Amino acid sequence: MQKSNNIKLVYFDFPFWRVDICRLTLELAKIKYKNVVLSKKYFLKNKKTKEFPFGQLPILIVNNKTIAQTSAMIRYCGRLANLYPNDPMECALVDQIIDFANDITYLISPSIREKDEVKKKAKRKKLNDNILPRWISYLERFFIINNVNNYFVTEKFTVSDLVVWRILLWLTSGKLENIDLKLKDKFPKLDEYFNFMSNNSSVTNLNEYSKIMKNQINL
Ligand SMILES: N[C@@H](CCC(=O)N[C@@H](CS)C(=O)NCC(=O)O)C(=O)O
Repeated sequence: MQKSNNIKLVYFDFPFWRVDICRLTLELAKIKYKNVVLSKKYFLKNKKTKEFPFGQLPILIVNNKTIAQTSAMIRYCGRLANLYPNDPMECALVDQIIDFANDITYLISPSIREKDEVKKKAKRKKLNDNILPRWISYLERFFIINNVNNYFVTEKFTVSDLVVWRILLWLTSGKLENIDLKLKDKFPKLDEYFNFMSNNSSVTNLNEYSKIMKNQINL
């Protein structure tokens, strides 16, 4: 009998897309894993050690081997869960979505880290009026060109569907202060897709889905 992997997902004590997509993927495939929550204090004290390969979270530990970088982690989970394609072109489509999620996060992050309220507001205005509409329009165009059977890039549900759903939830749930709640309405195809995913019972029945919806935080 094949021995099951010992999997740990390590992150801080709040939900964020980087770790949520891995949790949703593993739960969808009924793959057992342990959630490990680290305090900020512990992380800051140890972030330069080999426990954190790139000095950041999340990390995934599989049988004592550590994987960092969200894109590597979600591909790994997706392969375990059979939610990452085999076909090289389909893989490239999914990968583009994971990279999109990283890009858009790096555009938003400075406004999250900004402590000065006036500067924070100015950064959010630029994001709201300019940057996010442009990047969301890229995403909608990508969807229009590539979607099959309502799924984002292939005819089968893949991790890219979880990534897009989770990113759109983040951008449009009102938790990013000073970002227009109606931003998504300007992109009807994407809005339709978001509603399709938000009503997909294979996702909404998951424990992780309930936790995400319950624990949304302001950033
Ligand atoms: N390239 C990394 C970025 C991860 C990242 O930005 N992690 C943040 C939390 S969401 C972090 O660890 N911040 C603390 C730090 O950099 O010291 C990935 O794709 O996972």
